[in-house]
Amino acid sequence: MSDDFANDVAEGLSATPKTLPSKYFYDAAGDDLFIQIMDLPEYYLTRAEMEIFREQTDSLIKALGQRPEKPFELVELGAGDGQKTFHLLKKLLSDGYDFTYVPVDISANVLEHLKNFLKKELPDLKIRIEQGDYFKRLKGLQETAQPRVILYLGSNLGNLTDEKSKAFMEKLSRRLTPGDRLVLGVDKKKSADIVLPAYNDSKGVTAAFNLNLLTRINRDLGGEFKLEQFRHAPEYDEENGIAISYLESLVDQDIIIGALDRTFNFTKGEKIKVEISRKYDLPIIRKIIADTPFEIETVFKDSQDLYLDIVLLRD
Ligand code: AVI
Repeated sequence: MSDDFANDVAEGLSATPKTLPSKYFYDAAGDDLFIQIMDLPEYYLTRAEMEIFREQTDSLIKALGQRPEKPFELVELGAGDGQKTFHLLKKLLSDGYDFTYVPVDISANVLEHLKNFLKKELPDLKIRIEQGDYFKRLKGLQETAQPRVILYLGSNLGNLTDEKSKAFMEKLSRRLTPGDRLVLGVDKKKSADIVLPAYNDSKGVTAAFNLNLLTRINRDLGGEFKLEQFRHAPEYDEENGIAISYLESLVDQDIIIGALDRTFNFTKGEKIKVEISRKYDLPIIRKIIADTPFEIETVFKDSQDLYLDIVLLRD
């Protein structure tokens, strides 16, 4: 990880314009800040998806197309704290479905917590945790004779460019068998007055989350970023539905990163692109899956029409 991190930072900060990958937000401090973000009044995404999973559990289960007596695997990519999935798992168990829950996450810590929580709350649940970066290896999707339902929730797809999303969906589809399904949770394209506050909350938690990336570079790579000389600067392209978070340099400055043996120059106002958060509608999703064997089967939305959970069938 550390070598990858060093290479990605060197490459990103040498590029014009400068970029850093958002996947490095999630160290222990970043995980904590993201949990706080999901509770923020401005960050509607988690609540909207939670509502779908809580209020439409029966319809969702029906859309998964499984039979109670036939074993299947329920694989969750980037499972996190599993709060949304909990409603689904509980109902599947009480409806007598025979399934194994396979949460996949990059954080061993997160997976241990999740496993302990589920063992306590749902002692009958069959669970197999898989630690790894699912973007790289799609770990957890080993050969299996059982049908599979993949959960890819939280608008995690939105942190990829459309080009990378296409490649990811193609790769994912190759790991699946015809008849398998994917539940894809995505944030809906909407106006800036709702989206921008979600990425620029009044308490500054999202700013701290983004700036934590510089703290991580300082700690892990001997960086000398002074956090007070950068600010979190999110933007939203309403027409295309793309939110972008930048870290903007407040002064002209040279930053040494010891482990890279390099110095990076920043001019006042120069921005590092740190995250994209794509917002979707069905035509955008159709474009992303156009060259894959996925087809849209069922679409769930929350009561405020903010968010979509889309069930895709792998043909
Ligand atoms: C994880 N991901 C879908 C979040 C998002 O909305 O793009 C990460 C996040 N960044 C700032 N707030 C939340």
